[in-house]
Amino acid sequence: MKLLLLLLVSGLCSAQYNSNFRSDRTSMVHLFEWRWSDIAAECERYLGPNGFAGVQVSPPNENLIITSPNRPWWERYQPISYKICSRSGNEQQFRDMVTRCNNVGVYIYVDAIINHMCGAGGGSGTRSTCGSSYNTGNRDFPAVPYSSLDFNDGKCKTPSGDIENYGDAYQVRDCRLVSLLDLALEKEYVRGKIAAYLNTLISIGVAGFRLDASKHMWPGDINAITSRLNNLNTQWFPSGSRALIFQEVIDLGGEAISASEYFGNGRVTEFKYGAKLGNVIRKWNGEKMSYLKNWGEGWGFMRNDRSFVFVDNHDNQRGHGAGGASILTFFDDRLYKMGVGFMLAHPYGLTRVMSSYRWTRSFVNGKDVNDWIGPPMNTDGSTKSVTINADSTCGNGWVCEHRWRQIKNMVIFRNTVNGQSLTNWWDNGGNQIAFGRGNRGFIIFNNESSNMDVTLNTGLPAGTYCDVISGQKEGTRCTGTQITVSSTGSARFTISSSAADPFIAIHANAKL
Ligand code: 5J7
Ligand code: CA
Repeated sequence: MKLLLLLLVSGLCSAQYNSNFRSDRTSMVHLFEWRWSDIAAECERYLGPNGFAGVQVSPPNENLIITSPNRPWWERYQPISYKICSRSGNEQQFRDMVTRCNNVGVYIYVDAIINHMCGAGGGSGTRSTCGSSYNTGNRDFPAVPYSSLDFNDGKCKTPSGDIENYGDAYQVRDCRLVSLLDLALEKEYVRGKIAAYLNTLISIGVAGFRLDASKHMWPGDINAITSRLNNLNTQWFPSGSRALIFQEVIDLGGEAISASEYFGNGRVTEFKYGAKLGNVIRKWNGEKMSYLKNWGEGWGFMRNDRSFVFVDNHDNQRGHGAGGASILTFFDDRLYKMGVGFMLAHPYGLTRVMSSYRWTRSFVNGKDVNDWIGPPMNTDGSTKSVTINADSTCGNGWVCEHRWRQIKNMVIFRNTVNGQSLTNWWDNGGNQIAFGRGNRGFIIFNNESSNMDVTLNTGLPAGTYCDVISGQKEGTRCTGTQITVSSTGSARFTISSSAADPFIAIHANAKL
């Protein structure tokens, strides 16, 4: 009995780091700004069959409609209520998506905006995605309801009421982030409203939450909310399962707030990961791929079992936020595929793949003045659906990086090598590297301007393997390059510096 209680209690605390992924799957994809009906279809026709573990969805709750500029992506980060009612769809469509995705073992992770409501300058009216009223002047959000008592106006000490100095942790937590009305998260009433919203999502069947702007919330307030969450829906999850929590804390060092303050609540975004990997693959600041030998905690990143990693996210892919120009995105597709390939091959971190829509960049003094542009939309402001072309790429302006063969196949690679440690590291002291994952997979990169011809120990059983970057295994043949592993485990690799994709990956499930 005592042991059972102990197990229960420790289960409650520890499971928030657990992804809840199906045991044979390892990576989620962020389907940024996708509609619920498109995500439901994508789970069934693509994500499930290709071994994706989950989807991070855009915020499902009601938000302010912003028309100047015209429907930017960031309007969804300005909540009006917790009604499930956004440009991605209504509650019925959200429920249908969760059910259909869960049924094919692809779980849903919700972007939760709980630090704030809309901006102080939002005015009053009903220009919200569900038509709920608001009045920012007197802090009135009747559809929750919140009133002036529920915000931090009294607590913040800056003249503007906004965060003015990121070196002051009190300001960062108790003042308004770029004027967004800051919720008083120490109040039982506010905690209750947020927990009720998240528990509604849990009852529908979601498996976890991205906590937006976590740096701007006290870790203890987050804990008071997450400890009120119910266990996951037992229609799909083992009884006693807890929601995965991953907190958005942008910590590149040098600020008052550090990521480790949040470890007690769940995982934390490791923004150093994409910023540094971009430098390495671009060969900026004298970085070389051979320096990746001790990638992970050896680079000063947070502990592996707390970290949530990605090459780019919806924010820093447009030059906002952490990392600046070093961040790799679909715009640099050749380097991007190498970056995502490296991330998915390397054991460090819980991995998220980005899936974007296209926009036209326009740089003025180094800043993209089109960084606000929202998803592909119809003239009435509704979001366009994702169409699928005959060659499996996406139409209507959706990039669908997750459908690029190289990225999709590396998601499968990560599933195949799951649990194996990094082995057989090799590098040339420059920008040619290779490593294995036990006897399950091997990857090799040539990020140099000269050709590569090496014979290396792969750790794999003898046989003929399909490179899953230049092609893949289809039936009994390879559609791309074939690699022969000898009885001693060695194989010869040649990679031209001008190859479309200068890397090769082989694994146990791509053996002829
Ligand atoms: C928070 C941080 O702690 C941080 O380190 C960072 O780099 C960015 C932010 C940040 O988070 C937000 C979360 C939200 O839910 C809503 C938001 O509007 C923001 C947000 O604006 C934000 O910061 C923007 O980007 C930074 C790079 C700038 O330094 C900030 O000034 C801010 O920029 C503001 O963006 C402009 O000043 C303002 O004029 C403009 O209207 C506003 C547009 O909104 C956004 O760009 C939203 C960004 C966003 C970022 C996120 O990380 C996120 O998860 C969600 C939205
Ligand atoms: Ca706050």
